[in-house]
Amino acid sequence: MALPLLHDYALSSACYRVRIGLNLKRLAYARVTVDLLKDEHRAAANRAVNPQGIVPTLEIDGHVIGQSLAILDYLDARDPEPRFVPRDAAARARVLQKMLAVAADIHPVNNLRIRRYLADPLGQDDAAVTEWQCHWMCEGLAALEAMAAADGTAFLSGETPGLADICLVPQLFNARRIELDLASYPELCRIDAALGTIDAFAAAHPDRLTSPAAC
Ligand SMILES: N[C@@H](CCC(=O)N[C@@H](CS)C(=O)NCC(=O)O)C(=O)O
Repeated sequence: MALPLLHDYALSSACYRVRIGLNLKRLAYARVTVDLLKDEHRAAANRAVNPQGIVPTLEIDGHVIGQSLAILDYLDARDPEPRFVPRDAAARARVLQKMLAVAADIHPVNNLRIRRYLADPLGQDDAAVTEWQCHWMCEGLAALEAMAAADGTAFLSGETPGLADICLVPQLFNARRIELDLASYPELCRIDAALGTIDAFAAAHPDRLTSPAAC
């Protein structure tokens, strides 16, 4: 049986989520690089697997799946342990609430295509685009910090790492890339540090990728 194939870009946080998920499920996988800086995501080859012209895409079990959260949902349904979301309805809703705070509210407005559009045609300079990113990240992370502090659990998803954690780590990686001061988010930093000691998370870090995708 062929290994799952991830259409991946090392620095993409949506791809980073999928790498963590594959590692947590202990699924070996192959990677093909889609270089966003060379606009390879917009080319016909990537659109053939991902009509949105974005990454990630996972080829697995004869299926071609786009959208990181759809991929993670597939992996969780395919191999239920370790679970990405709890069974209990209330706990599940809380994990999804935190996950969506990142994946639906912080990440989309800071994406490459959004930043490019702010620059051209909207004419914003680099400083303004960075200010945009910092604003939306700070607002979103402050809300997430409040949720984490209120819950006081070992991880963002509860006492074991789950879907909210899978989204948190790449988002904080993004925040550090733009040198955002994370001192106001001590709970998130504590959780992030704990997650960094777990192999499945550590091995998915962009710096750990040894193929040409690491850039
Ligand atoms: N909601 C999508 C977001 C995917 C996405 O936006 N990927 C980014 C990289 S993190 C991308 O391909 N960006 C290309 C662009 O914005 O032009 C998912 O979770 O998979």
